[in-house]
Amino acid sequence: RFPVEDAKVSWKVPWPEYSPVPFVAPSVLAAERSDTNPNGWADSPRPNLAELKHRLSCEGPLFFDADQRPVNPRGRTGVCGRGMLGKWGPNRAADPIVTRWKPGDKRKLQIVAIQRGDTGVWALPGGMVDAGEVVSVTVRREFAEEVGNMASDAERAAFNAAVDELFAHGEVVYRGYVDDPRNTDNAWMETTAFHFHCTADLAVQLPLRAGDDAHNVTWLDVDDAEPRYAALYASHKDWVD
Ligand code: RP5
Ligand code: MG
Ligand code: MG
Repeated sequence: RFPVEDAKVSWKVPWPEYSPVPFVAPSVLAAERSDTNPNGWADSPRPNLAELKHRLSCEGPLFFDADQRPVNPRGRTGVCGRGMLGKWGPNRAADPIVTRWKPGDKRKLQIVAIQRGDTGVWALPGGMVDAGEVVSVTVRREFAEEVGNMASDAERAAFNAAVDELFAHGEVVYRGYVDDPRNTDNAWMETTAFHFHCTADLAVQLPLRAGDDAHNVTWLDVDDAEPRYAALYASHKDWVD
């Protein structure tokens, strides 16, 4: 990345020398939608204005640079292009915040947290919204993929029954920009974070097993003295707090 100090993040600060590094990950290039790859999850190499007009951002209307690329509403990142993200502009995700009172200590909350396979950092078990999917479906699908990697049909049935009950009552606690390390000047993460509270009885029936892009899963203390919680991925700690 081109180094950007805090005082120069805002686009309102003139900075003629600013020269972000262009980058598109090979995994994104390989997934670009085209006539030969109609089901690709990534946008075409050139931003398509007709398509982008319908891409809603929680941050307000999209603005475009001279190359018709959407501009990151929160400012400069030091990288231009899509980087590791598939879509120009907002890339939508959903995040489940599943809480319970810590067994034996009713004054302490815990959350279901996973260790990300890409960076090794602990995070909420969230993920990207698939094409045509509503976020309330994404949040459950990602939870099941990342922490419900069950070893047997019986275990899977127990997990699904517990999740049916758990996800029946949820509340949106955050909707907007994510301070994700993959963000660029032209592509960024936005999410909807849902809160689901798990009773002690239900927690006993909810088996947790990491899967997909999660390497580990645990009930993690919501406590700044817990290093994995203090260093939670991107802006995840802000929403839990
Ligand atoms: C974060 O990246 C979101 O808050 C969500 O947790 C996650 C989605 O990306 P993947 O986990 O699919 O990489 O910005
Ligand atoms: Mg996932
Ligand atoms: Mg994920």
